[in-house]
Amino acid sequence: MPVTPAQASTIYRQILDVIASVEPRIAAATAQELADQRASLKLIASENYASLPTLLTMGTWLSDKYAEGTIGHRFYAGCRNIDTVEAVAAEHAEALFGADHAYVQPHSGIDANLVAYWAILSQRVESPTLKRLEAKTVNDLSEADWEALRHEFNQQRVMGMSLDAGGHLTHGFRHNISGKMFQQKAYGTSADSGLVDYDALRATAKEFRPLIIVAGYSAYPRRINFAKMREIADEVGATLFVDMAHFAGLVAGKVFTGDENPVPFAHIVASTTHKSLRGPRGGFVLTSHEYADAVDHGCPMVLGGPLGHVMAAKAVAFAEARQPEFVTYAHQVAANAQALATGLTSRGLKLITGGTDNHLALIDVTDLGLTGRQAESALLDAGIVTNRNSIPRDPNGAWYTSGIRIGTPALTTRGFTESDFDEVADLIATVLKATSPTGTAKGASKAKYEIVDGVAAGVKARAAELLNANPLYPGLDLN
Ligand code: DSN
Repeated sequence: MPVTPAQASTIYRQILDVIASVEPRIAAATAQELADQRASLKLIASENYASLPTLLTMGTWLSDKYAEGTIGHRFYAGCRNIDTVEAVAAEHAEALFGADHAYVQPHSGIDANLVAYWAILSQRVESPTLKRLEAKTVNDLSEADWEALRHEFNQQRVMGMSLDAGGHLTHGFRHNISGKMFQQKAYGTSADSGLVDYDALRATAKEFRPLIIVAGYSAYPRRINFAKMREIADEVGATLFVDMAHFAGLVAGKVFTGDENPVPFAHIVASTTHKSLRGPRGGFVLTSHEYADAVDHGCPMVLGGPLGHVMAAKAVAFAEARQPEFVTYAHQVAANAQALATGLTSRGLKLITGGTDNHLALIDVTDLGLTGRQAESALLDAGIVTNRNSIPRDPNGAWYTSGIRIGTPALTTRGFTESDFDEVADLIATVLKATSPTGTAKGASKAKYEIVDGVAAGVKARAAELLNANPLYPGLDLN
């Protein structure tokens, strides 16, 4: 173990003392967050617990250095250590995913996606205006030239999975910049199976002729065949961009192999580092050599200066993910998701697509007479942290929703196995079956609910047994 419990306790007590000497409320909130995370069943599919070495790596003076540019080519003097940090992080990412090139500067998944979009636009857009103006420099462009350029770049088309089928805001949703930058057409899932319908997707792509096809999801409980996606992209001349933020850990841990591994099939892959991959908060982009140079212009084209301390923590997390233990972890994440899904369906709950074969599941709570908002709140009352989520063709819209998204990466890090997840399924089913909407004079509210007396407390007590048996950061004692 790289940090012993005794070392961790000493280090963090001292850190909290230092923080408290300047602003005690921040020290208190930091300590309380650990207590809260320890005391709740964290089932948010996009969250995890980073290792202590990863967390400790973020708290250093690497944060204090500006380093716009790329390795060996910075806009500031004195960047040799940031160069080392970025090179080591990229080297680990390339080896971990078998990619030609890794760009580890993005601060988040959204930033990584924007870098990918920019790289594709800059490589692929045929701009008659730019051609016509070839001889001129940027400073020579008239307002009319700029307007023509804006028009040409904005006419580009993107196809991504619709939000209610499980896609992400950044895949062209109208309330995200991606939906303003591009003309967008979403692909959904089959009304019968709930699965991506590749034939329908192909037909839409042939008609719409997108520049970019985005594959990836935040709330789709199944695997994607990236070989098929690439075939479709090639047929219509589109660039295949895969957002693997949610399932990067399953790729790194070799759960998704062959046609389910996006790296050999996508032109560009973007990801976060902190979800199933279990690193610090951040993003990265993987590319073939073809897009490497364009992606390296992410800063300053799209991003602010790289965060040296976070890139360092990414390097540590990537190094951890290259260990055989991570392969075991990733397979356990998937096995636990299966156990959770089976546990829920065997207790009468309805899951979108009937189950899962990745790290997440989506409970449809409409048959229980609840909205996602009511179900989310009731579960939280019982110490179970989830998030409400739209389901395909959701009758309650994106705010109240009709679904609950759950995932296994975080609790698997704590050591939960299949039998623990069967018990978690029982706790969820117990709470949801004991919850009902409370009526108002004008009808049932979409937010208010009541739980049969004693159920939340009983579930909390049973959850505490599971949590105590699988401690978070075992032996780390702040007192
Ligand atoms: N917020 C992430 C999630 O929960 O899936 C996506 O950005």
